Amino acid sequence: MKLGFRWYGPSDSIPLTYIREISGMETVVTSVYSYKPGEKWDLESLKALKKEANEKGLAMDVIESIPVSEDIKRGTPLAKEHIETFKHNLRLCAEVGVKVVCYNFMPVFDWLRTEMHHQNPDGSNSLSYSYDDFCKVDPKNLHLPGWDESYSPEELQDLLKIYQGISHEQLRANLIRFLQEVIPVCEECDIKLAIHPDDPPWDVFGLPRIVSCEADLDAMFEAVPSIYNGLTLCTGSFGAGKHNDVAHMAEKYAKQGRIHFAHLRNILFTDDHDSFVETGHAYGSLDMAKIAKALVDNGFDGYVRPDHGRNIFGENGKPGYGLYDRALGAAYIKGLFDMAEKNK
Ligand code: DNO
Repeated sequence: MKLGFRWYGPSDSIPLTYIREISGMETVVTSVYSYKPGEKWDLESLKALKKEANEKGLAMDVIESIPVSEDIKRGTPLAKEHIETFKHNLRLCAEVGVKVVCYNFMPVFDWLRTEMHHQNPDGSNSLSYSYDDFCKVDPKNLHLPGWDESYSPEELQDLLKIYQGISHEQLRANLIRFLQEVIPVCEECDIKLAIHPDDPPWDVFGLPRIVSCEADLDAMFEAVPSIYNGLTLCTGSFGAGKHNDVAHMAEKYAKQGRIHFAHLRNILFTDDHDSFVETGHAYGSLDMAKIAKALVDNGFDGYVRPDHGRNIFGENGKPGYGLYDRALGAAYIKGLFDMAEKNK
């Protein structure tokens, strides 16, 4: 396993020197954030990111994400052009030696929570999802924590309306069309593509979601069998769905060589309706030791990053992406993997 840490580029409040000091840290996980989905990146931006990471002793092996435009997901007339742009961006990544590219195919929202600073009994705060609060959200007057800056209310209403006409089958067909186009480029430039699951793994506001469970993954891998067509095993995303057994999924897809990247974090269910809070990595409803062991025992050799942490030690970090709890998480994860390797 190779350990990585998400870095939001030069504007990240966490300096690379701190990331480098986390024991066992090898690579940043980053992206070019200055372009909109569907826009062509430039080589210079990628080179600059890589140079900065390398100067601090870190690799830049993983890009999270190259965003997929809504046009590609919806299959509009612009999809063809945007797929070409995605290929262009993949080739640029290859030029700077990137090994894995993460992306997702979620319509409109690529994660959803009802609270950004949920107060935990231990004094920390973290992201959370409450079924009761979600039921109170009015889809006609949508305000969501963390998303109000990304879309105007009109844009959101338009997008929701457009997706009403798109079925799961259609969305899946668009994903497969996309993969049939881009996977040959991945093969050619030796970049593993790793889809991020739906977070949380069910439909929201009538928007179809198609990467929520094993059946979704099986259909996707069957349609495009190349091993370059792979998965980001996000434990917290899959794990928020009680229909998913994450340790089993880790075993199954590691065995198939499909897991190129893993996001490790824990959640704690807080009621019978799928409500959850994000906990520290070492505690919660998911058995992290079992998941790490399943990955190691089944030949997983990809990249891992500690996913969302809480705000602890008085830090007021970007929700999910503060330094301290993710650094503790990295140490815990490294411990689990080292132990699993020794006991293999
Ligand atoms: C949230 C992240 C997601 C993820 C994208 C990958 O914290 O896990 O935003 O980066 O879904 O495309």
